[in-house]
Amino acid sequence: MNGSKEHDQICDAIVIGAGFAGIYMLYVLRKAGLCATAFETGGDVGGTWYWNRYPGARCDTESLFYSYQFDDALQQDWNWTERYPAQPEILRYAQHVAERFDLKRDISFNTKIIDARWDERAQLWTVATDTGRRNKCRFLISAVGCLSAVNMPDIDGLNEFTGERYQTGLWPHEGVDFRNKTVAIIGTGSSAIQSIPIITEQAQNVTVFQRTPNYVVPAQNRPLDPAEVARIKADYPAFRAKAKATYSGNIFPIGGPSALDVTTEEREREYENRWHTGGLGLMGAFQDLQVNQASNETAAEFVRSKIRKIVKDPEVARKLSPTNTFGCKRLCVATNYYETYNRANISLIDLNDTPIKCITANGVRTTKRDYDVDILILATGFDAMTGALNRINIQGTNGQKLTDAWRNGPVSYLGLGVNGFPNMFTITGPGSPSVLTNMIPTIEQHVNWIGACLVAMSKKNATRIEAIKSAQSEWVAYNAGLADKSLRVTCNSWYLGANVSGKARVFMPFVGGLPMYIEKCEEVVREDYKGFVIT
Ligand code: N01
Repeated sequence: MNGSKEHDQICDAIVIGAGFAGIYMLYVLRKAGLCATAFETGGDVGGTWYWNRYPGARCDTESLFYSYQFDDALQQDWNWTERYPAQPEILRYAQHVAERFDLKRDISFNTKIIDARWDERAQLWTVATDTGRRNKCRFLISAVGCLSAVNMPDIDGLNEFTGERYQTGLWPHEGVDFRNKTVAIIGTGSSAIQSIPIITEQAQNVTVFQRTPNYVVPAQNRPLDPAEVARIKADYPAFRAKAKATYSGNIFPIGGPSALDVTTEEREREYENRWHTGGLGLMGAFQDLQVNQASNETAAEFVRSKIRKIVKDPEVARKLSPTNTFGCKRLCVATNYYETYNRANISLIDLNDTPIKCITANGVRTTKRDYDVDILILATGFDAMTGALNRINIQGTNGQKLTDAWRNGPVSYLGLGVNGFPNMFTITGPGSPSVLTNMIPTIEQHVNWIGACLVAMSKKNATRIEAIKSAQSEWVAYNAGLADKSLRVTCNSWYLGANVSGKARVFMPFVGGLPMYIEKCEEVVREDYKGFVIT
C-alpha cells in the first residue's frame, strides 16, 4: 500500500459504498455516536441506481415498499409517483435521504477502495483508495451491493468494435441517442428486457442476441392513486410488518394450496389474476412453485401460452419461450416486452442455433452471418454477490485473502461476518436472503443488526468480533441443504455464479426466506452473539 504514515486517519468505521446500504449505515453509526466515513466509486449516492441508467430502468418492487422505514417522517413526507419507481425517481429519493440527514459530509465520492488489510496487533483495518488515500478503522463495513460488479462477457473481439458500445450497468449519464441507429443487444435478462421496448421505439433497427429466454411478466405499472397512498401511509407500520412476515418481504399474497391441488380452471384463474395485477406476484400464486417441478410447470406453461398469444410470429414466439424452471432465474418484470417483437424493426437471434463467433469492427458475427450495427449494448449482467468485494484486495488474519477464502464459493456466517476477517461486516452479503427479497427493508434489517452489535460491543468494552468457523460452516451447509431442495438450483443463474466463467457454482443467497432468517439473527443476539467470538 502507498501513502505515508502522517496521512493515516483513524475512525471507528469505514463503509464501502454509498448506495442504500451505505448511507443508512452511516446514519446508524452516527446515531450510535461512532465516527464513520464512507467511500464511493460513483460521483453521488444511489449505488445501483446511480449506475444503471439504461432506458426503462425501473425497480420491480413497489415504490411504497421499496423505501426506508427507519424514519416515519421520511416515509410520510416522500411522495412516490408510480407503482414501480423509475431509476431517476429512486436516485432522487437516495439524494433526498442523504441530504435530509446530512450524510454527504461523511462520504468521499469518486473514490474506490482497492485494498483493505487487517492488522491483528493494532486491531485495526487499513484501507487504501485509488486516489492514494489511506485510512485506518476499527470496523470495515461492506455496503458494496449485490449486483454492482459488471460482468464483461467472454466474447472475442469486444475491443475491436469501432461503433458506440455500452454496458447496461455502466450507462452514460448524458444518455444515448438511438435515432436512425442500428443496434445490437446481447443478453435477455432484466436489464435487456426493460430496455429493449424503449430502444426499439427510438432506433431504426434492433437485433437482440438471446442465449436463454426468460420468463417475463407485465409490470402493469401505473401512476399511484392518492387514495391508495393515503390508505397505506395511514397504517404504514402494519403494512411493513405484513411484508416483513412474507418469504420475500413483499406485500403480494403467497398462495396456500399446491398448484396441483386445485382444478385447472381455478389454477388458470389464479394465474390470470396475478398476470393482470402485474409484477412478481405470479411467483407466489401457489406455495409449491419453487419446490415441485410439476407445479412449477403449470406456471411455466401459463407464461408460454401468453407468449404464444401475444407474439404474432409463431417462430419468434417459440424462440422467446423459456423451457427452464419458472422462477429459477430471476423473474423479469417489464412493459410491452413480448409485444415489441411484433414490430417490424426488431429481430431475435437465438444463439443456440447460431452462436456468436466474435465481435468485429462493425458489429456481431455469428456462425451464420455478420450483423453490422452502429451501437452495441452489452446487457450481460453482473458478477453477483461476491464480485464487488472480490475486486478489492481484502486480507484478514495472517494475510489471508478473501478471494482465497471464497475460492470454492462464498462462506459467511449469516451473510454478516466471515471467519478470518475480524471486525468486518457485509451488509446483504452472500448467505443472507438479500437478492431474494425486497432489498431496502432487508438492508435496514442488516444495518440495524450491525449497529446494535457495535453498541453492545461498546457497552462491554469489547473491540473485536469474528465469526466462528464451525458456526459459519453450519450456516453454509444449512443454506446449501435448503437450496438443494429448491428448484432454484436447476438452471444456470447468477444466484449460482453460473454466469461468470470459472466462478464456483454455489447458491449464494439464503433461500429459507426472510422470517426464518430474521428469527435466526434475533436468536443469535438473544444468545449473546452465539456463533461470534467477541473479545
Ligand atoms: O443480468 P442477467 P441483468 N453471450 O445476468 C446474457 C437485477 N435487475 O443485468 O441467461 C451471450 O440477468 C445472459 O444469458 P444466459 C435483477 O435481480 C433488476 O439483466 O446466461 N449472452 C443473460 O441473458 C436481475 O436478475 C431490475 O444464457 C450472454 C444476460 O446476458 C439482475 O439485476 C432491472 C453472455 C444477462 O442477464 C441482473 O440482470 C435490472 C454471452 N457471453 C436488473 N453473457 C429490476 O428491478 C451473458 N449473457 C427490474
